[in-house]
Amino acid sequence: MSVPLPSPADGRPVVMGVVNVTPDSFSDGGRFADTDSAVAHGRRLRADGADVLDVGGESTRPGATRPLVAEELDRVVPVIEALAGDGAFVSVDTMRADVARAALTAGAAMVNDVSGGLADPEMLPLVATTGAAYVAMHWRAHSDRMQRLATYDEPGGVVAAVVRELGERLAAARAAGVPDDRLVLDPGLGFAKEADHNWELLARLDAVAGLGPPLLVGASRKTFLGRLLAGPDGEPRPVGEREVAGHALTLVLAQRGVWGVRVHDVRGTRDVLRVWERTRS
Ligand code: PMM
Repeated sequence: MSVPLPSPADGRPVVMGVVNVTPDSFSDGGRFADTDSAVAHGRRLRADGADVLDVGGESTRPGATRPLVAEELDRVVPVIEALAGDGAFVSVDTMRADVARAALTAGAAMVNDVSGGLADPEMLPLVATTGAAYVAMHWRAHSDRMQRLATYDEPGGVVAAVVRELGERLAAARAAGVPDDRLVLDPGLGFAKEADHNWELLARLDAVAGLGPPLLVGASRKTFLGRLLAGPDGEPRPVGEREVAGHALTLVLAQRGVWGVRVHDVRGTRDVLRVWERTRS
């Protein structure tokens, strides 16, 4: 099996809808923590026009501690079985090869590894041998200590560091035998990055794109959007009120030619992309 990357015929970015089966995700924490509500949520996202459903059982919010492997498996496997059984293109958001293996057996076609292979040395060989598609994200450490590593003192700052470090992950994936036509890179907004780092990366996405593979960007509902929209008291805009800013960013990212966007509000994202497509025809 070798899974080709989804690519919408009309040239718009792939829309990856987030299905977090976690009690503690920052963006939708606990709302879809049981199998039935996560499956129902995934089905709704698919009906709304998601091209990929990204099922995750580990929260990566800053400060989060890791679930046990068994917990992560219990969360994601039944949800993936149901959604892949419907015919959905499912990715599994995991850093663990054991979870990725079970997810692929359950019908997932893609592994979204926020650590880009750093968290588990078994991950890249597994991806290479199974033929799964693979997202490698820029990452420095697990969530309990990643924000302490949000320093980019080298010349060129965060952009140069992400290009270099993500380039190393790309080289590792290739060396393990993952072919380029199954690879996607992600700059990892919010992972060991302060708000200004995220904005710099977004301004210089062309530098990250220069690595070669297509890009996925996950900005939806993240804190840097909340900080941008802070009121006079300086308090970040609450997580549920960042959607319009996220959609504006999706439009910019579509114009920049990214491969995909990872979002919570699939319906609104597809509306934005419909407008974008119509202005191009
Ligand atoms: N962000 C989160 C989780 N998984 N995967 C990729 N590839 N890129 C991201 O930016 C990313 C991710 C954290 O956000 P969530 O809690 O809303 O899922």
